[in-house]
Amino acid sequence: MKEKFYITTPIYYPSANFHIGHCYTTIIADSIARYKRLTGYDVFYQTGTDEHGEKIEKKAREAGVSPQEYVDKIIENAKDLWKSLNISYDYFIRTTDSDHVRRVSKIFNKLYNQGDIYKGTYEGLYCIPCESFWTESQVINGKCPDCGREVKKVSEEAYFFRLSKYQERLVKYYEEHPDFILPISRKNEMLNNFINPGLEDLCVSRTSFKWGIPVEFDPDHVIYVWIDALSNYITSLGYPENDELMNKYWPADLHLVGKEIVRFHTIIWPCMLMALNLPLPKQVFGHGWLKLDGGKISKSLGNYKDPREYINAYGVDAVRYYALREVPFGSDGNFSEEALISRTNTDLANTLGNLVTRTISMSHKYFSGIVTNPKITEDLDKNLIKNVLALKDIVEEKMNSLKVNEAIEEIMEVLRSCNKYIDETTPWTLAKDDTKKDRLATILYNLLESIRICAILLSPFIPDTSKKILASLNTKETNYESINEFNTLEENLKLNEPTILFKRIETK
Ligand code: ME8
Repeated sequence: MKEKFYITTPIYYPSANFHIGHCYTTIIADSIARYKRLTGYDVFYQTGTDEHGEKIEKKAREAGVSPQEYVDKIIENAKDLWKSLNISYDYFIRTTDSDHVRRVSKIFNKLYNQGDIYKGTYEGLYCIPCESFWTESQVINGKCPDCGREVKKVSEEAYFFRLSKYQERLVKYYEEHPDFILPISRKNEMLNNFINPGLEDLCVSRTSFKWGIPVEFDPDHVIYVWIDALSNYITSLGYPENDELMNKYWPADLHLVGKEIVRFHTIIWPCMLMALNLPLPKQVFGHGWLKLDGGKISKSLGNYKDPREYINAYGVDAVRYYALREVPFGSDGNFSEEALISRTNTDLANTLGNLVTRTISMSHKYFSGIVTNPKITEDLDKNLIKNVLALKDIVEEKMNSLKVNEAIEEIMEVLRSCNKYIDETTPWTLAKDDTKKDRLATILYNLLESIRICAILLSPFIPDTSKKILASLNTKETNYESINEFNTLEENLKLNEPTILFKRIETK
């Protein structure tokens, strides 16, 4: 039986259409999911949308539509974006799905019935015009951080989750599972800033807005977003109504999130799961933020382009490649169209595209596109073959430690060495001498075989391009096991005509 791998992205707020920051997480998760599928796992890749809450209610009111109508439109757009980016999710959860709503209600009732949720009084600072609650540390000189007006101390009845009860067990879990939170700096942040000072019980209901899942036994209250949102990772698997998928996929192997929501995933979520007596996720990875031309990407400022504009201009794999390659995973990074163009030109058009086109064109020119097996092998060849064969394990090691950009760079390095191999062996010179025909065939074979192996290893990252390359090679040897050995390319294979994979993008 295949080993399982359950990977998730955050469920994004559909308060506005998604931007390149949302694409960033979703593309990385997609490439990990695809890599795991390629290497033989039974993968469940989930993404979705977090649709309730005051902000969405307000946005819908401003737009003069119902909250449901408002989110439906954005979700349609989001699904279309994921399709354009070749996102291979297995499940798209919406927190307005009736299954999710019913299951969250059951989770809330269960926690209440067992005493983990209780009724108390919420005290906070409220900005009446903005209809927003703030904490002491958020307000600026007694004023609302959003609009600058006076805030008022208010108290309202609310339900609370006993987070404090789970503090010790949580710390113990961190200690016993050193890889639970990555990068390690984020774990220290959680301990120093939130856990060690003492966890406070968490307010989990509101009466100030309506757009949410009502508390069944007290319908003036709606369930406040984090209980609703975090539960998505298990309600999608049927919890608490159905065990089949839960038994198969839970606990999650990887929750991939942006660094600002690590806290919710590594404190609130594990405590909720402990209360429900469920195993905890194996790993939460908090990646850095993508800035846009050095500044914050802001939904409220709307200072960003629709990501489809980049896809239409440069191609889906250029965008995927750039998102995966540019930023060391875990650090903050910058997105700029100039850097996207430059990456596409150097890595995709020059290194990869040229290599594939040159090699296939030469095979057509010198051997009418027919592949012949290698005969004359030299040290130069042995070196190339050694590097190509080592790639599988190197990529595996990098992917297992989520160093996606380094995994890709290793493949690029081998592709660069293939280009160098062409320059060193100068096939066009050999072609002039009939006695060197066998040597020429060997060189082309080695190149084609290297390209085949690299194309398979690139398939999680740039799936369309990988498919195009393998289609040009016309080979049936495309599965993961086939890259364990060199010399797998079929004898007398007839190559298809070369295609241009990436055109060099000219800048003004
Ligand atoms: O927080 N750089 O939703 P959200 C990198 N609904 N990643 C970015 C990014 C950027 N500039 N901007 C957004 C929520 N992201 C909650 C989550 S989960 C149970 C509930 C990505 O729409 C990144 O993954 O604000 C970040 O954590 C997420 O989008 C926030 O999305």
